[in-house]
Amino acid sequence: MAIIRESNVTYSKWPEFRQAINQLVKNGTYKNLVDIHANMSMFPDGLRHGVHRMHGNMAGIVGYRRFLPWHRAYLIAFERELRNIDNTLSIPYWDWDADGGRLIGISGVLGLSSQRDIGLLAGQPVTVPNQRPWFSNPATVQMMERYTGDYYPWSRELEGPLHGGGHNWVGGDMANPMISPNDPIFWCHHAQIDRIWSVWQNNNPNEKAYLTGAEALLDPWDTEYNNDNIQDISALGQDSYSYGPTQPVFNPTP
Ligand SMILES: [Cu+2]
Repeated sequence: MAIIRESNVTYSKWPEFRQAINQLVKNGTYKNLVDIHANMSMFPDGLRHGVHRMHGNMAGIVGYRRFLPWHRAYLIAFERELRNIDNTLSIPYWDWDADGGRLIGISGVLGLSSQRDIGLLAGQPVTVPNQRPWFSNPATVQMMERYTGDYYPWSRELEGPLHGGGHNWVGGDMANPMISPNDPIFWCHHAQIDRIWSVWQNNNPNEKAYLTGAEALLDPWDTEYNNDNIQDISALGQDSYSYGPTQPVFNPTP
């Protein structure tokens, strides 16, 4: 069955998704997946870069380049576990601007995380110091999708305000790169990032991360995935998937 990743706003399998998360938490699979992300070690400069070098803010240029392909493989690893339990499941993507911060479907799904410290809904003004406003808007997302040009500055931009902004807006474990996947919204957030990448890829068919040698291997799945063969989401065999349409933008009543 073809895998379609739907908007969280229209996803019809939330109860089953929730149950699958519970099961993965109970049998230890969920923790094993989180541990892959948390697999950091100390480098000679005293900083923690992460063994897998999949974030720019920790691993520099290589990290910025690996960010998207590495997380694509990571999402697939998680989606496989979901589908081992129920093969009608897929990862709903967090349709930021249609959701507007309501966390439709996922508000009560915490996985290994104990709490969130979420910011304001879209359209809500900051009234108290340190309140975090909603992080996304349709114009920025559209600009990212339509941008044509080099992969590197574009990916770097995506990793920053939108990706990082979402992590921080959710708060709790999501704001801690060591354990952010404890919170299942991690997968939905990254599926949205991955969806934006796939739209951008259609607009930039000849552009991809310039990675060679070991840098191009997406460990620990490097016997299956590398920077080349993970580019086309429709050509991943059993793991192939596509994205369902985004939904109308949430307009909060003032
Ligand atoms: Cu992330």
